[in-house]
Amino acid sequence: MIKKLVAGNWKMNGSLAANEALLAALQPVPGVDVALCVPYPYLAQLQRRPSGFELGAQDVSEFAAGAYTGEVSAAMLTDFGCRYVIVGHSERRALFGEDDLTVARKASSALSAGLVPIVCVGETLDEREAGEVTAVITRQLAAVADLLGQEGLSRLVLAYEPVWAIGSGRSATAEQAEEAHAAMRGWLAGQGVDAGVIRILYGGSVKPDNAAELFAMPNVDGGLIGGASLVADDFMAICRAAG
Ligand code: G2H
Repeated sequence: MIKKLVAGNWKMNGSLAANEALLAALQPVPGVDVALCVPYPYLAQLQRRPSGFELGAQDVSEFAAGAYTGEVSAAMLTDFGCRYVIVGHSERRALFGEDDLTVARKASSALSAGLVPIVCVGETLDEREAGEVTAVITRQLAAVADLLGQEGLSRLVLAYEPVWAIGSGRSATAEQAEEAHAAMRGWLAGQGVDAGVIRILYGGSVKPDNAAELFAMPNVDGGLIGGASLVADDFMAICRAAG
């Protein structure tokens, strides 16, 4: 069985003071990997964080270095000790125009620098109601696989994040999550990679009261946690549910 990973996605939240208070309330949780994906300016502050918490970012440039004003490279993230970077979050896709190829290039850039990309996929409500869940997530995965190949694909963490469940308070049911995760695992196996060792996280309104049920599903290998990662007690409860 895969060791679970719980990654907090702070999104564009936090302040030096608020982060300090949050970090002071976090404690390591045995048996589960935990990461904090924080806004770029706080990577320096997070150099001092409780033991047992890995560091991550929420985006990365597809370019390695050079005249790309406003971009942050994968090597810069490794400079700050990042292990993970979220790539292709639906907010990046929907609000900042990232298409499947851009997401794939960002994942490639992250892998080249030794980071583990957490590649997000997921359908909108319209797509779900049209019966297109598997078609959408496999299209998003295929773009990444085409660029990275089998070897790259096997080094990713994936996150299934149904767009309609994000920040909405309306999580997918454990059965809906399991169905999508199983489809993803099956698709990975079809690519010839060792699908059984690739972590597939669920993200979208994970809270202390639904985490255990989601994490009990055989193909749910942890969570990508937004709003609840900003509340120490809630985040700790979610991490414990994965342990
Ligand atoms: C989904 C998730 C974290 P939330 O975006 O990536 O956010 O838990 O607030 O729905």
